[in-house]
Amino acid sequence: MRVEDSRFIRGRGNYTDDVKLPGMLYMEILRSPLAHARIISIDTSRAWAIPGVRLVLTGEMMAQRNLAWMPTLSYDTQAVLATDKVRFQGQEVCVVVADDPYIAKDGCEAIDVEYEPLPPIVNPEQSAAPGAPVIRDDKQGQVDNTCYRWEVGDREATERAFAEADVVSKLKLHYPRSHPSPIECCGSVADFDPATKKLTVYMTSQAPHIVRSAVALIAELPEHMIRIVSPDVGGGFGNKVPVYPGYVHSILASILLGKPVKWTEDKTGNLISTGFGRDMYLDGEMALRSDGKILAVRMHADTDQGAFFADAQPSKFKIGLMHSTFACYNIGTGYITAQGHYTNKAPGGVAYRCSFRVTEAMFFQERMVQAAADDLGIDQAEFRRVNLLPDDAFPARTPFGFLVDSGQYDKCLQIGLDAIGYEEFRREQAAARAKGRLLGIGISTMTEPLGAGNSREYDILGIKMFDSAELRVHLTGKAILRTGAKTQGQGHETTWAQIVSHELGIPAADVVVEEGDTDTAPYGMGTYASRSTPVAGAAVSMVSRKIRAKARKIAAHLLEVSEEDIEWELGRFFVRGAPERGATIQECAMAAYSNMPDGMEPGLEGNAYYDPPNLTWPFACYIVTVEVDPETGVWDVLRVVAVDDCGVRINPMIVEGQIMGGLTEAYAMSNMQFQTYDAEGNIVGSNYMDYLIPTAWETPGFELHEVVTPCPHHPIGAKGVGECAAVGGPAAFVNAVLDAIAHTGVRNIDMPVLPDRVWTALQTHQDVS
Ligand code: PCD
Repeated sequence: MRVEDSRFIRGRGNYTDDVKLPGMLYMEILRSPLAHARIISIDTSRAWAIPGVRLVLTGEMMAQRNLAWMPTLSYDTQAVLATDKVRFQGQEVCVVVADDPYIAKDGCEAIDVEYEPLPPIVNPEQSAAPGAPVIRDDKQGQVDNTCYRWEVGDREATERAFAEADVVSKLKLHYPRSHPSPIECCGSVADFDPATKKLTVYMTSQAPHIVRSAVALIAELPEHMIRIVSPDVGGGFGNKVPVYPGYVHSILASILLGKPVKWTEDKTGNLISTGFGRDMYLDGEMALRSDGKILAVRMHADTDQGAFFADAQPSKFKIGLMHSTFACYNIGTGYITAQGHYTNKAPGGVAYRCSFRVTEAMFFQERMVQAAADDLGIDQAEFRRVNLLPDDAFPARTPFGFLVDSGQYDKCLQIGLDAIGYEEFRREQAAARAKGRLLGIGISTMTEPLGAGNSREYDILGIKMFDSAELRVHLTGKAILRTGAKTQGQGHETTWAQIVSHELGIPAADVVVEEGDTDTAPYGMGTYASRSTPVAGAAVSMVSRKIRAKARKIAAHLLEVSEEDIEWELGRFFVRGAPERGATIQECAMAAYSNMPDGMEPGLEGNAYYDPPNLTWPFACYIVTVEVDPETGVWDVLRVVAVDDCGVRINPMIVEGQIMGGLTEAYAMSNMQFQTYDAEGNIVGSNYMDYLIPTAWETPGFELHEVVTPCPHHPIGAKGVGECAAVGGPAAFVNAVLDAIAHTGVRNIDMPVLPDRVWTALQTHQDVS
């Protein structure tokens, strides 16, 4: 059991909605029913007249305080409350604060807004069409709906490689929009104390320090008078990285009223207005030699960004780490272009269980690899073997500039093939097909760049992507550790204590871990993109080593020998040549407060800020087998085999839990968890009746295996793992279904691979998008 489970399974967690302060008021948001419309008038008089309503905020009131718009983490702007137009269904239009949440809701219903509807734009094609209405007419110089354009790679070299290719394989697909949908929605309790002028905000955030700095910069409040506290977080999945308008509303309301104001978002609010994931159209091709060698790849991505560019990704690259695509293959050269499009849909493009657009990248990669293998008539596994980077290739520079530093890709693939019984399955498949049964096998091999990032390339609003740890060893040898990361269920309270224990020999049970309070935690960039172990986890090692270095001096003093004569074994220093003469780390801790050497600063505590030299590069091989019902297109998963290499595993049980969680989401992504919009811009998928997240009932069983290739630059050799299965998994499921119907010649069915799509493919022998 994990340390934190003791309180979670007893229902003793402490989430933002559990925070109750004296005199607290409640806030509700009035959202736009239309996707695109000009606001003609807003009449709030009926709302103000309701007893118990304390405040009604409009965009105009925000504008008077220069708060109608706020910067996003991707250098765009986002409306805090709409002033001129609404740009997506669900956009924040007004806010009501009242004595209880029901009065606040009644208040919202009593606001009269007159809209003049404008034509809605719901996909990149409409967005880029000539004459399309300009969604972001608030931005100076914005003449169309282009959000960004971006390119990377070597265009000429790629063209040459394509000219020399024996075969060119093409693939076009859509990665549908989905929502991270943590069980706990967003929310905040803002508490401005008019006497001390201190602002405390309890909120469910993956990155409390970024929020503090953002509030300081946007609201121009002194940073030391802002305290952000993220208590227990009921899941993040990338959804809780951005700064949302609701936080700003509750903060302003508390400042204006001098009382604590609570905002608890409901499920629909969360699903329709906060950071979504994916919604990307990918079109690419691969240049191939007939012996199976990949010569080059070319790819274009059109992303539907929604109304505001609010990605929350910390790279200098407009489309995140999209260009990590094909990083585990030796592809020679490549060229990628991307265009972001504004549409009348909710803003986002957040890293939903993904290191910034890597999910789309790996999905395209593994779908393309299967298509290419089929075009060449080469077995999928063999095609991968020919092109994966060999063990002696590391460190390898990808054509797009990443440095992939370690891995045993062949071994990983082989373990997966052996586990599933690849050859045997192929025989079974052929025998079954002869009887009209459709079996399929799908493979996905992928690497993911985790642990953003080094300060040369990664920052958020200019703040470098380091992380930190602070360790205080008390005189009895017990300790408290704080980091700049913020666990949301991943288990940091367990694993960080294990790292301290591994470095210092203090039992893990003697180390309490605390994260999420900006008044006490050292500055850090938070938890997303599986960066905590690679960055904050490394800082935990480093600070423990600093403590050990000081303890060594104390041990020398206690043992009356010079420091050079001191040896270390886990938890204890001893005199070289006289191992019976020793001092435990606990004895050193006691001495640090009671018997320190002359001239030494008392105490045993320290901190470490860690700027990682590189990302970490875990690798995985996922293999799925399915059976497709030819009559209905329904497909059932037979087996799922996962082989993950995330370097040294701190806690194997937690790692397995992370992989199972990721595989569950991968399965869901492939066939049930998606959001669409109708032609009017109404969102379909605004509640759990229309937006399906998997339960234990539909989730298949998983068979897990491992390879351990330590990360060469991480202090304990660990790589990130939290997202890998969600990133690499979807392609394995889709590849399996397509393999089962390979005889139809169908090359692509877009996700969600619903039975009707499979059935259509079986009937028409055409790709289904
Ligand atoms: N580990 C170990 N070992 C190794 C690695 C790792 O042990 N080698 C572990 C750690 O320590 C932790 C975990 O495992 O505990 C994880 O980790 P990582 O990989 O580092 O990660 P992080 O940073 O911590 O986390 C993050 C992630 C993400 S990113 C996501 S989405 C998701 C995942 O995580 N989310 C979540 N998972 C999870 N789980 C839970 N329960 N919940 C949640 O919410 Mo993003 O970007 O945000 O989208």
